[in-house]
Amino acid sequence: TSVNLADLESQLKTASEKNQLQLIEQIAGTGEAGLIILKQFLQARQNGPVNFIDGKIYQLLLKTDSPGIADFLRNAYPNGLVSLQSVRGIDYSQVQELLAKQDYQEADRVSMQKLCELAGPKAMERKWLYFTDIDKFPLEDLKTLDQLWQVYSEGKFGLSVQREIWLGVGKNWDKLWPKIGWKSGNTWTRYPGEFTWDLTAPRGHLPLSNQLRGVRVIEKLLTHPAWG
Ligand code: UYC
Repeated sequence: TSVNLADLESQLKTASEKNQLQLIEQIAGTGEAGLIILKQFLQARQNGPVNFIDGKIYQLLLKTDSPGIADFLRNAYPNGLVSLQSVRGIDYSQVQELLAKQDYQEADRVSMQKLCELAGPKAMERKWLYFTDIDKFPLEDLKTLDQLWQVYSEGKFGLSVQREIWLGVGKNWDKLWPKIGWKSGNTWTRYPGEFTWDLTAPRGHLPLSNQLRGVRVIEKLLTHPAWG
């Protein structure tokens, strides 16, 4: 009822982020009236920094077929929520579009492609990174990619999330892999079918980096000056 909705709306304003996520889903579940409340809530946050609360609402609003809401999104966020900073003129809009619609598998693939683009023509041709490529990565570009992943994953995914978990296990790779769902016992999780391509995945599960050639690439990514 409308009384309940007003109640949820006022709770949304002061709740912790964790509770906000839950309230947002509840409000969206009430239909058109709820979506308008979420739209206004998002609008009121437009001058603040973008975080995963904005991302959650944006993702829910994107899925609706209300023309008014679709128009609002197109006008207010013509290029998506996250401002796509790149020092090398790399276009991350495809990553943003894929993450906004929760196509995490394709977003993962395109993110790796963009990192190869950032590394230069040789990496683009070979389709994987040398660990030495990563020293030259600009902070802004890695931060943009990390923000995209975080904003559209309730804060679960992204390189800086993986870094935090890795530091939490004392930089021990053998402890990291099972924690982020990349290994179970002695068995590596197989690409692509065995990975979890939605938010039921463990924290830090995405983006992937292939360990076929060793840990040096991910180590460089997780120790990059962008994170500290
Ligand atoms: N794969 O197992 N992976 C590939 C992962 C390993 C292998 C791609 C991640 C272990 C082969 C991505 C894990 C291993 C290919 C990932 C994982 C292995 C491949 C596509 C858990 C064997 C074919 C992009 C750590 C024991 C390609 C790319 C090739 C592909 C990701 C095998 C994203 C996170 C040690 C044979 N795996 N990978 O890099 O290069 O090709 O031959 O990590």
